[in-house]
Amino acid sequence: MKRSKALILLCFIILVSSVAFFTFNQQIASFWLQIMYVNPNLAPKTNPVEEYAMEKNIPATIMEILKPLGNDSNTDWRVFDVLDAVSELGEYANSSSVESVIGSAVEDGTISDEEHTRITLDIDGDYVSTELEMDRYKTNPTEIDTDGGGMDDFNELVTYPHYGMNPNDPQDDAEFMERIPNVIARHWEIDYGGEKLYSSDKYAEISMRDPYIQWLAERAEIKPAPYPIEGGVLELYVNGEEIHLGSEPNTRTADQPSYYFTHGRKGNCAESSLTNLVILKLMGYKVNWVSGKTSPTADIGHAWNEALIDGEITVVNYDSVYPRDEFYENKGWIIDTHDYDPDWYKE
Ligand SMILES: [Ca+2]
Ligand SMILES: [Ca+2]
Ligand SMILES: [Ca+2]
Ligand SMILES: [Ca+2]
Repeated sequence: MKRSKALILLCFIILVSSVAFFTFNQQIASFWLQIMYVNPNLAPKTNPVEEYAMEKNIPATIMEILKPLGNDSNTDWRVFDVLDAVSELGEYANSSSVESVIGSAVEDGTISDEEHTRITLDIDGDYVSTELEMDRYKTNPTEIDTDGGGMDDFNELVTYPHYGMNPNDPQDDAEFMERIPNVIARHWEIDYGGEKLYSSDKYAEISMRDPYIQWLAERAEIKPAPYPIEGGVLELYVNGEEIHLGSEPNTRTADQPSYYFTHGRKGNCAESSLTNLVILKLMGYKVNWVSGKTSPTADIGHAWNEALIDGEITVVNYDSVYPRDEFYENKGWIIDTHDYDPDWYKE
């Protein structure tokens, strides 16, 4: 009898302590819940960027890159635009180039207007808009050369389409290379490819990818001027001929270098200076595009280049190269390029 009483007592003690323990834990839990409820800083936070990324099925790697930009309660609207743009890429959103473009854009913790434009309009930077690549051309919006044949999407679609170029087939790229230099470029306007963006950089980037321009640049030379005129000490040649074969006043707008080369190599200062910019860059020189006037009273503007050639900073005008030292003072030329920095070549 004593043993069974003791057993009953033991069971009773265990029951009472379990109930007490459980109740105590409940109190602790509700105590913490109350604190967290009263103090929102202790409550689990929601990250608006993460939430939106999940809603849009953004690849996890890209969400991780963009997530830190959502920690601020005033999340920048550009971040959501970028998430929309990535989402619209569909299967292409998983490409490593998307990751690297977005990664380098947000490295400084913010998305600038320029980065926003690049990511939302033309993420691969081939100057064919993402919209046109996906809806019309069925090309890869994250690769510059979709078929990998050697000619980029823009030049296949816009500069040489009359050679039967297909940006999704590498065979025609190879056939085009065989034809060089017997090719003719089509003139293109600045908004071809869906990007209304005028800049010398656009002309230069597209032209530097053009296999015909690359062929010419391999055959470019800078030679001493045989008869130096007005201090021009060097001259620019391409494939054995002077790079500029004369002026043609009243040419319409600035043509791209490939058009200039395949249509007589005569033109205005804009075409000539864009061509020099591209050829010298491909030759490995540091070059800057400059605009201004050849006298304070000149009615029309002028465009030329400055280039660092063999350690000397020079002015390149049509096919002549001059030492820059005192060039502007002596000639009375005025530079009006926005943000012109005379030390640009030191960067
Ligand atoms: Ca593109
Ligand atoms: Ca592309
Ligand atoms: Ca191609
Ligand atoms: Ca092709």
